[in-house]
Amino acid sequence: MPAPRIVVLAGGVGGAKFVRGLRRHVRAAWPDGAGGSDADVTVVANTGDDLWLAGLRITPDLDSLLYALAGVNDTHRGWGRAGESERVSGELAAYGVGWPWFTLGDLDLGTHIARTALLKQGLPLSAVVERLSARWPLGVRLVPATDDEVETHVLVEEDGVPRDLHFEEWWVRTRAKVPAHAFLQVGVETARPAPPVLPALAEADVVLLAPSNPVVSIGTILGIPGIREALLETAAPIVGVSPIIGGSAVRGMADACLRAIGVQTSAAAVGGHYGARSDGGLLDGWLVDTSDEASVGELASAGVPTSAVPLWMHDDEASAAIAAEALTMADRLRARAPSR
Ligand code: FO1
Repeated sequence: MPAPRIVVLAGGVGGAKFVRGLRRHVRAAWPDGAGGSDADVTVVANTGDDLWLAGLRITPDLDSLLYALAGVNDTHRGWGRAGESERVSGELAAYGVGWPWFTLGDLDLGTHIARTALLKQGLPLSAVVERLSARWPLGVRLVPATDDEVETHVLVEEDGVPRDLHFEEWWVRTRAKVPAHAFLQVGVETARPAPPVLPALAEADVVLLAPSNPVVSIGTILGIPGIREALLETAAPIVGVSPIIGGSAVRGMADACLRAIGVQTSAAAVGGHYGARSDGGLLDGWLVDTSDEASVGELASAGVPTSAVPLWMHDDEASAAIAAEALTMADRLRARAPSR
């Protein structure tokens, strides 16, 4: 197969690991002779975690992807920069500016200051991401799902009082321990996909759903008007990778999110939640972990062709093997249904 045009929908931490693996795989499978790849990879990133804090625009999932692909991420914490310091955040806390429980490291602040300066010059977020990414040879194109501000808020009840928290407050201050009654995408009605998104989906040879949070990462990307429709229309096979392994949320508190929308924390339930493309859903194929082999039959009979492969992304090589499996499944599906 000639070098494919691949679009990946991704959130932060799990998405970043997966995309690093995909990049490693395409560099090996379609090398360009200069250490890169002839494959064209576009990553459509979730922007629902984004917020204004201390006068700066923070974009957590885009930053997780940027830093991980640049190789400058803090692999221990899973977010932020390696070799970080926190002198400025100590000053902000002393002035009572920002959130004391939401640490903005010094290097990280460099990114937020640069982004905010470019936004204030009038650049749309997708152009800002292009400018910030140009500093490193990422090997993929990072694109926000939308240039519009659409923030995920969480409806909770704290001390018996209904409250509407920004996702980051729910996720970091409460560690998602306060039950979420619902997730809102504030401003989503008037949001549009970022300019590169729809053309990339229309021209894709393969679309992949990264093993990211199906509610507040993949779900929020799908919530941007026009994106779900473009997925249903694209000729490309759509293959998803389960973020749930053996009934437990691999990273973060995906189960707290799934519970809020009434979906069980299982690879089969999430596959069913995304739905079979043949039945108006998104998936032409679904990858589950070998520990979830038992669900393959159930999913197949629900119209979702499923393969069980090792899904723990404990290093780039493991992630690359998962990406390879997803692309192989896409090839098989394309061979079976030439229209896709
Ligand atoms: N996560 C934490 O658990 N604690 C923090 O103090 C924190 C600060 C932070 C600052 C900037 C940023 O881009 C991300 C940050 N995160 C922090 C991670 C963030 O909650 C996650 O990256 C995503 O929003 C969820 O996947």
